[in-house]
Amino acid sequence: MQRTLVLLKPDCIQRRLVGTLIQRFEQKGLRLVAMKFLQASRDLAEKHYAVHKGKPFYESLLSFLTSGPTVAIVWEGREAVSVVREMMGKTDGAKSPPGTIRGDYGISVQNNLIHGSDSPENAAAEVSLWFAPADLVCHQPTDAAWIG
Ligand code: D4T
Repeated sequence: MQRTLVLLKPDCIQRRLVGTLIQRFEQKGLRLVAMKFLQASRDLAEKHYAVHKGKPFYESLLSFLTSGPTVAIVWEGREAVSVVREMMGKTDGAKSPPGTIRGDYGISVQNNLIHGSDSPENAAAEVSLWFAPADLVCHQPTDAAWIG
């Protein structure tokens, strides 16, 4: 089983799409491992987006991520990293196909509702950045044998 980090970004909370997006992942068959509601500090946002430091959109991206609350979630499931990335769609909502989260609910590049880890290695690092080990709840849903 693979784990991945999802962030429902500040625009998602402001637009009251939290329940809608969580429902999509639940219905897909991913299982919840951890979830919290917080306003990211500048330090946390810098660490999360360290790979983009120096890019023209970096400062604006940090301002956006720290501008309001975020829901951070760890999902678990078969090929969870790529499953979540496919469900998110492309970075730019305007270029994301219908049926994807950004395609259905977004038209912006920066305010694109959601983050999902882009590799298993980055997922492990991001889960450790946003959560303490004790926050992760291991459990076996009763429908696990049916979900796969
Ligand atoms: P994240 O990392 O948030 O899941 O988004 P993506 O994986 O889809 O896209 P990314 O890492 O390339 O970009 C991170 C973040 O920066 C914003 N962004 C990106 C932006 O504001 N302007 C830009 O030109 C780009 C490329 C959107 C997502």
